[in-house]
Amino acid sequence: MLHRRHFLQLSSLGLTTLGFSSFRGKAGMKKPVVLSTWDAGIAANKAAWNVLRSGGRALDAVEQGVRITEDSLNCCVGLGANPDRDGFVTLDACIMDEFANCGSVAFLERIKHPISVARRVMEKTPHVMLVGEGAQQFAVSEGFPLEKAELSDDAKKAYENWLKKSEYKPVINIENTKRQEASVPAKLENGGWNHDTIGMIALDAKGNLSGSCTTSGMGFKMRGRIGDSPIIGAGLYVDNEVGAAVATGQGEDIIRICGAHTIVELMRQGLAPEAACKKAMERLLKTKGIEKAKAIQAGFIAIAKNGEYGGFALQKGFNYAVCYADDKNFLVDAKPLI
Ligand code: SD4
Repeated sequence: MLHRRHFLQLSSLGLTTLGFSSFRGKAGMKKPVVLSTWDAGIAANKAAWNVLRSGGRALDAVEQGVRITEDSLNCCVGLGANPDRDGFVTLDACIMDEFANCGSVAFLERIKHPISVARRVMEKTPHVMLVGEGAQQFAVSEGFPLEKAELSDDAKKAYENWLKKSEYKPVINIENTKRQEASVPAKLENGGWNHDTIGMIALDAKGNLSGSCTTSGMGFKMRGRIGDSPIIGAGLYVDNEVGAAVATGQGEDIIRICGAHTIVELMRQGLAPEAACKKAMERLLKTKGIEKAKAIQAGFIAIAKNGEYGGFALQKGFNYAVCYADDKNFLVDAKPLI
């Protein structure tokens, strides 16, 4: 709510109609605004923006946004993604709203939209997290169709390639530096996608925050492995008084520092989103050690309650998509720590 004095100051400047267009502030301070990880975020942001531009709720925006990525068989996220080392695609997702409600699913198979199942867990059960067979059973009981257990053509090729060595040495999110088309995620030489997650955070016109995260996890992971993405506090965290943050990259290392929650707590202490992401990344680097850290990637993005946003990467190559107007949906290269 605007304080009276502030309102009068704004009135004298003719700035009281905040409405649904972006409000003016210092660079990188917008409302409504939506951010999402990696290049695929451009297409996802478009769908989220359709919700935000008409005054919709951030929660609906972050669900609708990442469903686009989950839908795309030609992408790193969802059923078209790379399988685990036994050849099965297993999906993780979580969602969190402005009231600190949250829902999560992990190790979910044959369901196209884990993010929407996570939302149902949040809204229809007394729990936060369902995994594996139980999560699938719940999804089916909620009317989600059970899809065929088959790999997409790209994933089949990548898996066959991987089987030649069957080396369990995940190379995650080390980007080829060549910039790809905005809406198409970068592809590895072996045919696999080099990142497998989309995280999205949004601030709506009413000033409420929400976030979502959905992933197939690391390609060729051990069966049953779960990363940071469905873990509230690690992959995603929202505090409507402070801000929201979402993570991507090597999940094990993000879990170790409770990545997203750490960023939000740093913003609570007064750090701007980029500075908070950087500080959390410094903790990750310290925990991992520089030599081991060179072999992995991690990326954080955050929005503060006032609409300021930012991100930070462990290494060069992490980008995120920002959208705050019909004609403002663009990629930002995050600064790297190493
Ligand atoms: C995981 N954080 O499962 C995910 C992977 C990821 O782009 O972000 N890939 O560890």
